[in-house]
Amino acid sequence: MQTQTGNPSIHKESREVAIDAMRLIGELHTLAAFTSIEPSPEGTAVTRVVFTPDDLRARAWLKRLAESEGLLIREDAVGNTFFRWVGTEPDLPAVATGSHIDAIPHAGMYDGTVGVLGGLEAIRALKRSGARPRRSIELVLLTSEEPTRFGIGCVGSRLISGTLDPERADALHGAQRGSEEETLAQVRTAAGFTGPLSSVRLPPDYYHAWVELHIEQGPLLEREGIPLGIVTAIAAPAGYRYIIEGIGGHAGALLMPDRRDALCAASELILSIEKHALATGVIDTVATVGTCDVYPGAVNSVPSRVTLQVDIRDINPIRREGVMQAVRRDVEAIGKRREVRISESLVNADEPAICLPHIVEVIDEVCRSYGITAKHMVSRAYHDSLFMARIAPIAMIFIPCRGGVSHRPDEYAAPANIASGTRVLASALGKLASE
Ligand code: HGY
Ligand code: MN
Ligand code: MN
Repeated sequence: MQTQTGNPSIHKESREVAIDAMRLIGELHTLAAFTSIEPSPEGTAVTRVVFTPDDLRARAWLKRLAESEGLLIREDAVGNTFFRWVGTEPDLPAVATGSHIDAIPHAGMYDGTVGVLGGLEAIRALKRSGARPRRSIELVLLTSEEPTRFGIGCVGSRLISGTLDPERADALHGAQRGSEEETLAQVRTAAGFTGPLSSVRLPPDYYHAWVELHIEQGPLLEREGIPLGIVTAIAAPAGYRYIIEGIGGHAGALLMPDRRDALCAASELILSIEKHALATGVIDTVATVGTCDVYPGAVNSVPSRVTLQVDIRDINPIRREGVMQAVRRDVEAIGKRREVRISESLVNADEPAICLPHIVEVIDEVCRSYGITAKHMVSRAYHDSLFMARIAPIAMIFIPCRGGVSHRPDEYAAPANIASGTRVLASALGKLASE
């Protein structure tokens, strides 16, 4: 289609786009400063739990940035925030990008934030290039991607995609020690996000395409010296909570035969999870026990109750379930032998996501046009894209992170990789928005 310049209602595909890397890296550091902990010797440690004052200040700062770009801003009832650059045909399903800015305790400064600020810079770069996209391009800040505060990840994108019941969501209790009384309903309302969570859901044809930019959070790209990954599938996470109840008491007076030590039983359960994850012999099966709450938690008191949270993932949900079946057989044996009660509750068990080959191809084409080598790969970390895949065709762009390190203060992504990932994102969004 011939396009004329000058007439804003006629769309114009972007040519090469240029990223303002200095500005983008500066903004990442500004965002990193919205944190509740002091800078640490290991690097720029960030803790930014959803709906805390740091998170709300970061959101307000981001909104000001987006306002200055003339983007339309909408916030939904759980705080998902949408920044839209309206296209020449605004009624067409938009093209979207986005990620999260919440960070687990003592994390790094790039997880999620590269996708949000990279997405904003991608839109700015397209605007600077003179592009006039047919389809609107929307940046989305998704609420509570990390499970830190409410025990389950991707709350915002689950609600958008209808994979989390709104009532169950509002009733989610605080998962951090001492926060058990609070609920999502209370916390989001106090943060100014009101309205029914049922209004968060978006219809299946709402977006034409969704592309998320994210650090790899693994070692492969750096190890192979490849500057960019194109995700073809996202592993399926599952979360389980185990409560082990025994008989505790005085660490001196309670004789060993009379003890039903909950922590010793929990230790066997933890090793069983590791054993059966390894036993699949497949690199895609991963599992860990990330939290272990010991009650009463006194050095001279035999633990009477332990609460464990299990995180298990696989690209193949059937194989993942096979691991859990084997663990359950061990749970039964441990409970009998140690005369403790072990109960399991499901937190989540999600399906994997497959990226749309056409979007992968668009990103491939952009990489070829920029002479960037790209590697097709699986994402073992979950992302909001796992749930956005329920309502839109998706793909993800990965950039290397040093040593594959993430969720740690020494998480690091090189400015050159951040800029090139953002540039590829911008051009891919521009192409998809002209379809
Ligand atoms: O745990 C994850 O995969 C994500 O980083 N929240
Ligand atoms: Mn994370
Ligand atoms: Mn993330």
